[in-house]
Amino acid sequence: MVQVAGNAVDEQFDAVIIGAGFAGMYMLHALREQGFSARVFEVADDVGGTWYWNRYPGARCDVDSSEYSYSFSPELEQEWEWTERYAAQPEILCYAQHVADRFDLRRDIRFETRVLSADFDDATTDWSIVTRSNDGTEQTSRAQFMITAVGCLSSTNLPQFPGRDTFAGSSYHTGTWPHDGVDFTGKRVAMIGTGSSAVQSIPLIAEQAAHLTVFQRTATYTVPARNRRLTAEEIENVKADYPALRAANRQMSGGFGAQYPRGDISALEADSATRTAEYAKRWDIGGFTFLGGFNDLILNSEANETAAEFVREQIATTVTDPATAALLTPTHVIGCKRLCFDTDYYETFNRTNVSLVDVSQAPIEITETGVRTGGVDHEVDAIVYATGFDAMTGSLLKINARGPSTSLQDAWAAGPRTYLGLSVHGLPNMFTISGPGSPSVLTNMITSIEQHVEWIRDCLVSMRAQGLRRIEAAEAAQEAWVDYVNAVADMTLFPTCNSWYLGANVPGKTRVFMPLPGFPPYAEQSAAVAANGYEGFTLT
Ligand code: N01
Repeated sequence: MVQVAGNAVDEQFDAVIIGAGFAGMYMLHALREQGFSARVFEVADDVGGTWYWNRYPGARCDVDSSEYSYSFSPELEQEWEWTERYAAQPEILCYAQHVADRFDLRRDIRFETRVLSADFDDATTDWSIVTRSNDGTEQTSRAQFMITAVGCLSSTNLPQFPGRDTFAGSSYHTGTWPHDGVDFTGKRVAMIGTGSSAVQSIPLIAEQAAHLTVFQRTATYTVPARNRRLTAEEIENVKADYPALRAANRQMSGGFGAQYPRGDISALEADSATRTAEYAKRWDIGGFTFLGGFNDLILNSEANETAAEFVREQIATTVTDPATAALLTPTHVIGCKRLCFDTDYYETFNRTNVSLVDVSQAPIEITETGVRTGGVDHEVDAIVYATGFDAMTGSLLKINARGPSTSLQDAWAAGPRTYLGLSVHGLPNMFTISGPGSPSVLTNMITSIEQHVEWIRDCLVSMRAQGLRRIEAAEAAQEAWVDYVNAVADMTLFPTCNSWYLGANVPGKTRVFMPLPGFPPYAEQSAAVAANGYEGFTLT
């Protein structure tokens, strides 16, 4: 035990990192390489973050596997071999475990340990972080820096449906799926939600269950994923020039896939036949590239409507029952809610053991025997909540971080406010990897994570070299950044629908568009801030 400033503390570090997903693991590695001491706290019993928790049937990434991987180690790039175009959850988890072993990360990670609170002490310029392990042990650690790597989609959203606790059957949330899987054979299953998690799991659960009833509040746009095994030649080609692929990735505004060329004209400049051919080509390629054919699909509603209409036509020709097809047909802007990618999603609604129930006008009630909506009882043996997450802020607020004059809860009472998505005025020496106000969820997450980790690492190295102990975002810089994020978001169609990007999926959550569209300009701006002596921060 170490004694610090009269407080009994169990351990003292340069930095405490919260979370052992892709962000936390790389942050730990990057700090250790620079000679900093660091400790990671992680609630789960292993690394992997989102890929540890989301084990529902069909869970897989929807960024090409060769792009959804770390770029910081050429040796790692060469030795790891992805098997499919889109890696499935077990393979990604295996990759995370491999990284943890390869770089000997586990020795500095405390698993099964939750952060209960974190207080910044201005006298010592240290964070005092209280944790509780699963065995009940409470511990206080002190660290000059606290770095959150809690993930953007890690705090599950389980709506307070009336009667939820009375259900006598089994209930699951896609985001906390049982590790030994679930056998739905012969079961009547209810699926609530039709976002990405539902879109991936519905076709597989339908194959197994006696009957699957899907409760839909908003119809979703989904594009075929076209997942397949990678050929030896594809793997060889990627490995032959990983640096070029990574460089191309960093030039992408979103996670469209650097391997698929992007169109640079407006959808409205092309004639109707050319446009349809472009959409059809990208529909056949599959994945995010569907929205990459023209340069204004998320900027101009008329252009957007041409892409939306293409998908609506696919639904009409795929789904045989016209009433079901109509119900599955979205009307909102395509891409303003996160686009989904599927294997046989719309086709699944042609199965005789699958039914679709519209809950847009009639809220859900849970009974002892199933789901009641619109005065109809649907009796089921199991309920799957695919109801998403309290995105971007949920897990951060659970840390109970308190600065000298404000808490994160108070600072964000009217929605998240950050400088660069990395730092919050009033909470010195705290960095938020892929925090609100940074591109994060609108990009390939690993590209964003690496950029943030390297920025934070360089900042700590620079502070150490100058003998600086404290860094805090200036209020004016933060206000200007919040205005900038809003202005950029308002130039796009993103704020036009009720998405989790806006916090609209969680009742009572303040509506603020949380991520910043456009990765390359962001990377340039944050690099310029560092180059200008951490402009907008107060350093002492
Ligand atoms: O969650 P979601 P998700 N009553 O929020 C519905 C990433 N991800 O877990 O649209 C009735 O998208 C809600 O309805 P509505 C990806 O970024 C990635 O599916 O709000 N329904 C919606 O249909 C993704 O976007 C991958 O009207 C209610 C659904 O539940 C993000 O995670 C895979 C309701 C929630 O959809 C979240 O995806 C999976 C209520 N009270 C996830 N509350 C890949 O990489 C919510 N809903 C492939």
